[in-house]
Amino acid sequence: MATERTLSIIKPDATKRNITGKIIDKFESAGLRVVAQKRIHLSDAQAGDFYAVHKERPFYGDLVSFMTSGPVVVQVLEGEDAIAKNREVMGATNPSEAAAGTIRAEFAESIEANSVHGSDAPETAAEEIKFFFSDDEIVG
Ligand code: RTP
Ligand code: MG
Repeated sequence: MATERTLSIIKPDATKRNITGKIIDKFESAGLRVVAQKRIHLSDAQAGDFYAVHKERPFYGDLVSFMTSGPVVVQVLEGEDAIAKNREVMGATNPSEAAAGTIRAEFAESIEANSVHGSDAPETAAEEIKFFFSDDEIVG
């Protein structure tokens, strides 16, 4: 297995409840390392672009409103098999289907307000990291 990087977003429902540390603890406990991080408030255009893949889905408008409803913490996570490992630690999109101990099982409020985003493949990870970070902002 290779060392990989993946993009994580701690979503507005989690920043609102001041539980970013509890979420980061889950990443670190799984062997993932935070190698870049910033707290930002996404604009409509940024959130719309970031989730453009879902443009035709019925939940797209609500998703963009939710993602701009408060600050987010965007991060690059690094580690062995980081993309799959992060998805595992996050749990299923719908918290009612998320395995016990996962971030979404413990912290998500709903299928939309589900506390975290994580890249789903090497190509999307590379694109999503570039979307938020320049090379010199990532310190491995
Ligand atoms: P993400 O992209 O945020 O990591 O989540 P994911 O891969 O597990 O789920 P995805 O299908 O890519 O959906 C992106 C985000 O859209 C919201 N969503 N709402 N109302 C709904 O039925 C619904 N379905 C998805 C969630 O915030 C989901 O994480
Ligand atoms: Mg997704």
